[in-house]
Order: sequence, then structure tokens, then C-alpha cells
Amino acid sequence: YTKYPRTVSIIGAPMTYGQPYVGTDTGPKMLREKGLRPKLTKLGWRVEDMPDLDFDPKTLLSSDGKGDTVVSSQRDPPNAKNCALVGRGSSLLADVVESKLRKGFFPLIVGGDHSIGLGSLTGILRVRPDTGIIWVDAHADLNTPHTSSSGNFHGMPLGLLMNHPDNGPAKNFDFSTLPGFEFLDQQGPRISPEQLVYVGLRDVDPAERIWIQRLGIKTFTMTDIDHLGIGRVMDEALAHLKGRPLHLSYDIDSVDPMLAPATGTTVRGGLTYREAHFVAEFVAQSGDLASAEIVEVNPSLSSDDGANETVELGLQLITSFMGKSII
Ligand code: Z70
Ligand code: MN
Ligand code: MN
Ligand code: MN
Repeated sequence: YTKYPRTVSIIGAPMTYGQPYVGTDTGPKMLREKGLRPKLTKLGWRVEDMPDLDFDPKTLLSSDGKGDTVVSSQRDPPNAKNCALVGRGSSLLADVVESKLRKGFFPLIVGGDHSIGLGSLTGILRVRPDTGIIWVDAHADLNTPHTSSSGNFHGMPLGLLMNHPDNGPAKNFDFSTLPGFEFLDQQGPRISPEQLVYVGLRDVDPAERIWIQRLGIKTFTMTDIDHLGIGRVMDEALAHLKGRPLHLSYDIDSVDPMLAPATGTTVRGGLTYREAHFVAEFVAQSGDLASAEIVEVNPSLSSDDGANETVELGLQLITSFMGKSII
């Protein structure tokens, strides 16, 4: 824990535009109310907590943050729902994450839906292009508007940022066709397949399956976890990313819906309570974790009890990957 800073900056990213439901925007508030900040302090972190990013459509669409008008409310391109809002929000988040990293903070990004991965990864890669990404999710989030059948950007952050000499999903993707995505210009940072590892996949679209195979992305599905056990899976996952600073992107829908019902796309057969915690604990123990995000907590999508359990679980997982050790 000396390699990376001990001051955490909590970045609330209340994004909802990457998927069809309202409610994911309350994730940051709920986690704070349940004691996020004191929990981090207790673990020995200095904490900087800022107000949530302002993802109000008026702010996102009418201003570039410098008072200039940048109207970008064109109609959405095909399979790119809320394009300008997701793009502008991601751009804002990328700038904040980049600036926090440059100032020496550990960014803890609290979603919001998983489209915020576009912003957090862009900010991280601008500062540390060799970052190793651990994507814990039921889904691969590897679509682009060319392959997505839903048009929801929370299924696309990795697809849009992936690059590969042999025509990865985003290779030659013309970002000028996506209003709001100007920040992802042709020179913008991209992910190479070898710097990504998936854990927990169980709901993968046909086009995503093809790209995972073609790009050779290191992938541990639920079947692999059944077969190898979560211990060996994480050994191999971290060995694959050895020597890189790590970013953990934790989609709460990776966890079994019995434990995390309050999320937009539940898929049965997910991580158990211990498996979910083991992933977090093991990444923390590596000493290489340099940034993290938790996404897709949507307290409005289940009973009050289910919402409480899901938020509580999210908080426990954060505590674990931020370094809580059992002994
Ligand atoms: C599907 C799509 C997704 C999260 C659902 C689903 C993607 N592959 N991601 N829930 N977190 O629409 O692209
Ligand atoms: Mn996801
Ligand atoms: Mn998911
Ligand atoms: Mn979802």
C-alpha cells in the first residue's frame, strides 16, 4: 500500500443515460448515507469527498463548463440511446478522474450505470496507459453501436475503447458520428486486449463472444469459477495483469440476484457472497490497486429490503477492495 496514494477521492457519477431506468443516479447518495466516508477513514484512508458530478441534461448539453454554449442535442444515431448525454457526461468524468490522478488521489468512482466506464477508463488511461483492468460483471460490455441490439451505452464502454491491430470493435470507429463523443478522438487512449480480464461473465451477446475470442481477452466465466474455484481464477487473473497498476470495475450485477436484486439487469447464477468478497479482498491484497469503481446499484428496482441489501453489499465490497482485512 505504499506504491499508491492513501488519499481517496470519492467521485459520485450519478449516470442513468446508459440504460433505460431512473434510480441508478441515487447510488452515490445511498452509499454515502450508509457511511461510505467513515468506513474509508476507519481503514486508514484520508478522504476527499466532492459533490456528485452534475449530469443534469441542461448542464451537460448547453455548456462546455466554461460558459460556452455547445448545443449537441441532435437526434440519437442508430443504437446509441441518449448519445449526447452519455458522451458529455463521460467527457466530464474523464477530466475529473484524470485531474484527481495527477494530483495523487486514489479515485473511487461511484455510479451510476456502467457507461461511466467510458469516462473513468479514459481519464485513467490518459495518466497510466498501461493500466490493467479487472471487469467484474455478468456482462461483457463489449458492444458498439454497430453491434448493440439494445442501443444502451452501459453495454458498450469496453467495445468503444478497445483497440487492436486486427480490427477490434472500435478500430476505425468514427466517433464523429456520435455527438458528445468528441473527447474520444482518433488519438484518444484505447485499451489493448491484453490489459483486460473479465470475471463473472454469464450473459454475453453473440457479437461480444466473437470479439472476446478474436481479441483473445482473458475471460473467467461463471463456468470457469465453478470449475477452477474463485481462488485459482483470481491467481490467474492477477498473474495475467502482473506489473500493471490495476483498475477494478465492479458491476454489482456480477453478484447473484438473491444477494443483489436492486440492479437493472439481473442474471441468475452469479457470484456468491464469499466469491464476490474474495475478488475484492484479493485485488486489495495485491497492493497494485490504483483506482476502482462500483456501478449499477439501483435502489428503486426492488423492494426496500432488496434495495437495502444491495446497497449494503456494495458498501461491504468497497470496504473489502479498499483494504479491509479479516485479520
Ligand atoms: C447487453 C447490451 C448490460 C449491464 C446490461 C446487456 C448489457 N449486452 N450491462 N446490464 N450492466 O444491451 O448490450
Ligand atoms: Mn456492466
Ligand atoms: Mn452487468
Ligand atoms: Mn444493468
